[in-house]
Amino acid sequence: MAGYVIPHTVVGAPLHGGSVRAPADVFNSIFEVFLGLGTLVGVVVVAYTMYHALKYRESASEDDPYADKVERPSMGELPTGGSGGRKVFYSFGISAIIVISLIAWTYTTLLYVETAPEGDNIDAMEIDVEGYRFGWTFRYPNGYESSTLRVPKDRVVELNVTSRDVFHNFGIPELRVKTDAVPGQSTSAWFTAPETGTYEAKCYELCGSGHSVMTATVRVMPGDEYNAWYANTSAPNETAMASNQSASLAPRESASVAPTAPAAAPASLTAPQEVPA
Ligand SMILES: [Cu+2]
Repeated sequence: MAGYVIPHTVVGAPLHGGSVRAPADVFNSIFEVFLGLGTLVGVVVVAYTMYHALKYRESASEDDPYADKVERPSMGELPTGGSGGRKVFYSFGISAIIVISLIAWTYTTLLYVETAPEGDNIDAMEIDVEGYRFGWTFRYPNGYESSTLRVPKDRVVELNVTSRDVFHNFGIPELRVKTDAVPGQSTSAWFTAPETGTYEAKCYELCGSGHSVMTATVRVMPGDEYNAWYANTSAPNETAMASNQSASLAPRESASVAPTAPAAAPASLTAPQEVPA
């Protein structure tokens, strides 16, 4: 799926300052379209039903204006006759057109969320996420580890999520990001945060008695503030790292994950250490 490019005409222009449309916006627009269409169809169907129920209601009085004009069905009677398939078309044809269009549009839109955007102008940062009973560890490209996830605003953040023990599921509801954390496997998810602030990450897979407290703080910081903070971080003690970390979480050798301001890059970033297997 690498290199999937969905034109912006399909998924809409970014709603925020960043050059990449946030997955949260994509999910929100899908929700709004479904809510709008569902409401419209609901109003039309209920109004049509109410109108006819009232218009053709049985009247107790003698002066029923429709007495001679309509033949009301009796309870349990099935409709007879037809009008050249018009009703069938209205009932099934229009529904099918709406449903198939929605499926096609939703599928195309979700492809955009599926794979993190790539390109020369996209300065993505990769963070490894490891779940355990009961908490989360975030590991940055320079090896720094923390139980708080700090990310810069308006930048593509790619998460590689795994678990140390049992099945977990990492999610930040406000940023519309959620993915499985499976021991021995790495799943990926991405997001951009268009607003600075503090959010909460939670576990979405019942994993034991501490599941409900398996949360982590997510701080979205202005880009320059983030770079200044990141420049002061470094990998934990090398020996400790080698002894208690799995090889799958070794810092990635990637120049593309360096912070935007080269001056702020710590020396350790330029030469990531491979953890011995
Ligand atoms: Cu969990």
